[in-house]
Amino acid sequence: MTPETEMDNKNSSTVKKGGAVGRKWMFLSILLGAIALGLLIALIVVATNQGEHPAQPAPQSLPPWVDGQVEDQIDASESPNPGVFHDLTRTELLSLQEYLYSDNASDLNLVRLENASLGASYVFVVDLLPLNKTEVLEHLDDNGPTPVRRARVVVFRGDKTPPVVEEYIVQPIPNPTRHELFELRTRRNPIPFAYRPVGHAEFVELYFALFQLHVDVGDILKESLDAGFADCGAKCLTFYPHQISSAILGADIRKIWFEAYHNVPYFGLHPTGFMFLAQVDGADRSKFAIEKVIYSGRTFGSVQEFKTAYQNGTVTKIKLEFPKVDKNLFSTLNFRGDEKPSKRAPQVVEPDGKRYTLNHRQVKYMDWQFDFRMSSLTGPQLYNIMYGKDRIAYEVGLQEIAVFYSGANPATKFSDFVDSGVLLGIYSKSLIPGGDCPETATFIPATFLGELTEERQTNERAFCLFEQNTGVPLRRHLSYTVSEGGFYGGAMDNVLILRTILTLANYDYIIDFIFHQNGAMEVRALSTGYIYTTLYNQAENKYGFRLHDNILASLHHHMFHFKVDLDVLGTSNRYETLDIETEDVDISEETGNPGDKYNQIFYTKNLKNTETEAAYKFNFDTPKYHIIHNNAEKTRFGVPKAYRIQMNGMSKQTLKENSGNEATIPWSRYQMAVTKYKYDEFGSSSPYKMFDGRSPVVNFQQYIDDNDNIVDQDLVLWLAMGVHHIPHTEDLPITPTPGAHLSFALLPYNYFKEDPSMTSPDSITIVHKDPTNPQDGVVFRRYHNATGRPTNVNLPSDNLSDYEDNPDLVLQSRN
Ligand SMILES: *[C@@H]1O[C@H](CO)[C@@H](O)[C@H](O)[C@H]1NC(C)=O
Ligand SMILES: *[C@@H]1O[C@H](CO)[C@@H](O)[C@H](O)[C@H]1NC(C)=O
Ligand SMILES: *[C@@H]1O[C@H](CO)[C@@H](O)[C@H](O)[C@H]1NC(C)=O
Ligand SMILES: *[C@@H]1O[C@H](CO)[C@@H](O)[C@H](O)[C@H]1NC(C)=O
Ligand SMILES: *[C@@H]1O[C@H](CO)[C@@H](O)[C@H](O)[C@H]1NC(C)=O
Ligand SMILES: *[C@@H]1O[C@H](CO)[C@@H](O)[C@H](O)[C@H]1NC(C)=O
Ligand SMILES: [Cu+2]
Repeated sequence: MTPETEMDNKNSSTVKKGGAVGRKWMFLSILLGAIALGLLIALIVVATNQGEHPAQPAPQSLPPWVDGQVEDQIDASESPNPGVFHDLTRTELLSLQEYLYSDNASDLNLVRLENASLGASYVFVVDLLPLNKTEVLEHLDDNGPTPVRRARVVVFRGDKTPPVVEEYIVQPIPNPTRHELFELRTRRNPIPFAYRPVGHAEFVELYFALFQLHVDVGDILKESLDAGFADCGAKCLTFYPHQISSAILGADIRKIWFEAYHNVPYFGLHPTGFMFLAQVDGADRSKFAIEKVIYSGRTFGSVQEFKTAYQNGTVTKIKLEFPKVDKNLFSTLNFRGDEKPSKRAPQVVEPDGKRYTLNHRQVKYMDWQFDFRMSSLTGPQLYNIMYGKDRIAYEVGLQEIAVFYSGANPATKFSDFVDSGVLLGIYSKSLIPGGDCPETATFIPATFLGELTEERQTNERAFCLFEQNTGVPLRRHLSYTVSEGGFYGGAMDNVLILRTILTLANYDYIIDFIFHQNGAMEVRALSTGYIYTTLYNQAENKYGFRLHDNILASLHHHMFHFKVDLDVLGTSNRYETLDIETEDVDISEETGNPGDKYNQIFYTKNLKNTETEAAYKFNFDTPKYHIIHNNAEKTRFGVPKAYRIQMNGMSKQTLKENSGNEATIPWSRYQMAVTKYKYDEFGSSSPYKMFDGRSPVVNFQQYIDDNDNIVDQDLVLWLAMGVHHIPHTEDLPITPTPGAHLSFALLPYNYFKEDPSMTSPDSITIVHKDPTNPQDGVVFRRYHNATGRPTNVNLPSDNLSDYEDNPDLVLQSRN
């Protein structure tokens, strides 16, 4: 959806309210459209909906591929009796609100969300609070009582002096009776107001505060940029916000650079070079101010100074034309070329229906089982990942997505987006069958409550779940010749994938959790979407290429952080590396020449004793395996049954430690860190990271620096992945994913006595009917019980005549 269409929606819905109001909202929508980040969506809800809006699709509008046959095994609804890992349901959120606005919570002084304003106390966002793991495991494994679920409520206290952010625990869910400050050793609370995530109420007030800009320089912008913010018709400007960290400002104050773009699809590729720095500190908008203006590459100390310089002719005037919006505009996603008759692409077919089940938020697939949820703050989270009877991981989830830019101008230079600062999960919207997920996928909703979603909001297609034939063998061997035995055995790598895509402003991040039939699990992150660009200017050449008439795209570093609370055969685990070293061995006996040496590799075991020893920075010179195991659980040969972590998305954080914003993402220093499980180290990031660099509310480095012993402890792995991106013309109009698949895998390692996929129904074996008479032909066996043959599929099922006529096609038939 483009900012423009959203604006149209909004205008049509607000016109009724009268001209002045309509105009006000239009300006605001432009501002917010730019602020993008989904705030606009929230605003539309404010403008059009009062109170609750029902879940969108009724049962009859369920996707057709969820047919009656599988309905009983695919239930994507919220559970009426949510288990310990289940997100807060719509009903629970309603009772939570009733409590929060009741007299029993009067000390919070909350106004309802529709009346949220900078100077008020209001609920910014609600999330499920992580439960006590000990109690959850007792509940799951030993019939212990069901732990009480609790809500984490982030409240903006604009009503306090000084204003602050407070986080509360509200419990018990579903019928709360009490609330208390969420106080943890590892997290500051209350939190400085300047560190709070950007919100919708803030931008409403910004509109009023900044309207003077339109009054002062509206005519100049019209003349120079052929556009404006207000009364602009089809030629409007929109703004991209660049939050400036306190680490850069050297003080806990709140400033945002706003960069103006022509508001066409997609605005991010139409910068104008006009920017201003707004001081938006505190809860009193009358103190907001514009401190700097950049125009034509020059910086001015005030709007007035810019205006005078423009008028007295001492500044080089830019003359931009508003882009012509038509089918050929380079920044649109309109289909290019001629539509011509074409065959359809291959598709996923489930010839016998689904092979997985979904029971609310619990999935079963082959030997796998797991629960999952969508945290409004940190996005997709998986829990209690079981393979057969064994728990492999207690928790695997996204922690943070960050992208750090560089540039000559201050807006780009200081653009270090740490995206949970705009919240992650709430932007899991509208997965498209056939585009984002196979048509066969099951779509699963997620519900949120907060200021940005305004009331309770359900994203109907937050997740998709599907099984897919990867087209790659999971394993195979062909012993073609009779003398080698004459047999074939193999299986396709058919996998179950739980996917979500988070659209964070211009970028779209695809997050996949992949379950293989050999006991391996993978997590994959991909980035696509629009690149961020700035007006071409020679000073920027060092930071990127000129990609189109007016634009240059700056280089940047995408980074992802994941938590993996692995529990290998219990919670008493060790982290060991198998270090690959080289040795010179004496081979004089073999060669007969005294002193002859032969160089080869061998491994040594290296037990990691403490958290600092376990903080891993990749080194090409010291190849190693990373193994997690329970020292009491060994194979009959005395080898620890382990899981191995394979990292395929590592990237080097090259910034100086603790300089500028690097301080807020210390997790990016390590490709993997292993820490002792502690409740109060439940997450590596916080929603305050866009601003808190000077004094991070959560400092992941401390999780390591307390240097706990990690031998025979409950261990948590923290995995960072990333990719540097120097944009190029093929990133226009949007960045493609090939070559940027970042992933890590959890692989069984001496855990099973053999590859568990040997029992997979997807196996194929071929042997001679009679090994002593190979010319008699072959037996081709599959291990599912389904009959019937899909058309146009190149496989023999009940008809083996090809192989009967020509067994040499698979196995040698003559000695
Ligand atoms: C408020 O507290 C009173 C007394 O504890 C209780 O009876 C009432 O149900 C509570 N109201 C809400 C909305 O929780
Ligand atoms: C919002 O504020 C207006 C004006 O003060 C008031 O009339 C209205 O009842 C408030 N809405 C809610 C839901 O509290
Ligand atoms: C978790 O629960 C266990 C058992 O009830 C208790 O001993 C422990 O203190 C709890 N931990 C936290 C962080 O509350
Ligand atoms: C033009 O305006 C600028 C900025 O206000 C000022 O510094 C400069 O002296 C002015 N020059 C002339 C010639 O008026
Ligand atoms: C295959 O076997 C399963 C389990 O016995 C059964 O439920 C299913 O109906 C069978 N399918 C066919 C196509 O025979
Ligand atoms: C098997 O395939 C052969 C050749 O394609 C065909 O002539 C024959 O009728 C088929 N038999 C059956 C049972 O489908
Ligand atoms: Cu990029």
